[in-house]
Amino acid sequence: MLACITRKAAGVVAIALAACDPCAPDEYEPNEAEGEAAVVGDITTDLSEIDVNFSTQEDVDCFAYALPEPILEQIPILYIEMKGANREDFSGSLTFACDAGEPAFFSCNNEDLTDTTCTVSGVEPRFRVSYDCDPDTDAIGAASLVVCLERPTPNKLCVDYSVRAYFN
Ligand SMILES: [Ca+2]
Ligand SMILES: [Ca+2]
Repeated sequence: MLACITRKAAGVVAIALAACDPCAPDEYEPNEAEGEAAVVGDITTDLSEIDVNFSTQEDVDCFAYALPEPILEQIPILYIEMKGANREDFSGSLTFACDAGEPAFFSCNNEDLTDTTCTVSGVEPRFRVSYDCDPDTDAIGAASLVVCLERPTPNKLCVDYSVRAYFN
């Protein structure tokens, strides 16, 4: 079987063979930076799943989610899971903001953080987030977040992946 020779691997030009053709950009492009993140809707207790791809080796995909006030009696836990990408590593960053004011606390992947950004890397990583934007009542307040994903060491020209987001 012929191997793909890619720009990063060869350092010169891309030689795309049949199995290694670039794929068409996903429907959320362009979304290369936090400021141009694609708006992908709300995170609720219903699973939100989007099917996307890294259409080039350099592709960066940023997605913006709204977090409406959850109707729960305790602090919820929010998951954002990256699946697929043919087992290639992801590199991801998450930036969180309360709609009003600063969070009373923000925790990501079991670390309490004073700033509201968090990073992950690895094969099929996930963010596990909890927060409280409304410390004075039982409510937790509305918020939003942006996730940016890329491949630090891409092997293939393009790969499909999905992003799943939900409150548990
Ligand atoms: Ca993409
Ligand atoms: Ca992109």
